[in-house]
Amino acid sequence: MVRNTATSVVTIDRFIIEQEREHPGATGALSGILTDLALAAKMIANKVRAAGLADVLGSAGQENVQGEVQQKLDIIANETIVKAMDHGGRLCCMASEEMEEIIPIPDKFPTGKYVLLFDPLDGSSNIDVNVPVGTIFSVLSQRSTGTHGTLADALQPGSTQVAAGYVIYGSSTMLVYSTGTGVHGFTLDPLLGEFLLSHPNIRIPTTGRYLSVNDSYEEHWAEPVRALMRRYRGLDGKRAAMNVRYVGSMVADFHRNLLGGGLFAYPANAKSPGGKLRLLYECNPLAFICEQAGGAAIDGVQRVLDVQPTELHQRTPIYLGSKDDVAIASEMLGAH
Ligand code: P6P
Repeated sequence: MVRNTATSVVTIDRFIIEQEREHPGATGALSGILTDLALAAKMIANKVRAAGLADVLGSAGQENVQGEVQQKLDIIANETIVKAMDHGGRLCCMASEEMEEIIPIPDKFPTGKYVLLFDPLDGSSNIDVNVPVGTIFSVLSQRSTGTHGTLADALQPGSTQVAAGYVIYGSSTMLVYSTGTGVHGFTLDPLLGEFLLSHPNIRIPTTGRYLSVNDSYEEHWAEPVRALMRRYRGLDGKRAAMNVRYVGSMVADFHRNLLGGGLFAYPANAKSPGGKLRLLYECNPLAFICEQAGGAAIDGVQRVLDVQPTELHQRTPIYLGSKDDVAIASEMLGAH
């Protein structure tokens, strides 16, 4: 007798289509965006994997809109995403951490009803020391009525996102995304060149072991933040001590806490009174993923996803992770 030993291999394309079928009114446009992003992720993964060999290490010398010296891979990743996404006819505009203004869809291409915001290579300062880096993306629906999107279309609260996700270029390449019905993780099989479903329905533990914060800023934090970090470290006797794990790459730190439970914090400090991390294409997408997995995210005052953006590259403080650990931050920082 021949036993059927085939496992049910679910590629990301199959999973996206099956999810689309659960939404009768779906046109397939969002599915197309996700499929194209998966292709872009594979292309960036190839470049990141080869970074140690090709002459792409080290900064390109140019400065991006953030005034940060751009690593060559930043530029490559940005161009890879723009070129993978600009012709599909599903987007009315894009915006990237690496570009000051909204990215219009070229007139030669059709436009669609979605907006894509992204950080093409977050944590890129870690590239030349082989620390995991990531791509973060956020998808919004167009609100304006023209064929081409506007800045206002990008400046929507994170609660209006229709999809969000990230790619982590680590010991393996994983793509994790949500369209509002749970969080699903796919691992790239380098031999097949396919993202395969490896982490269906990810749920973040309600409390966690890991605290991810750069405490070299401790002297620049407000006192309530210092007290909160003492609580997380078990120093005030009101919570078991958390292990500090901080890579300095938001996607890597968040991914570990998503799977194992914990809290990532980048508080405001005297040097960065508005925080360091970007609201639209770093904090909102990861907050969306976190909430979809049963976690929470606040900026110290309110839910991150409720913040009404006013600028494309605005920053925000963030406390992101296990629900009970974020609740401690809410209580101690007086968030509403
Ligand atoms: P710091 C990387 O530059 C980044 O944007 C995030 O990925 C990371 O969480 C944070 O900045 C690290 O900042 O000040 O601790 O080096």
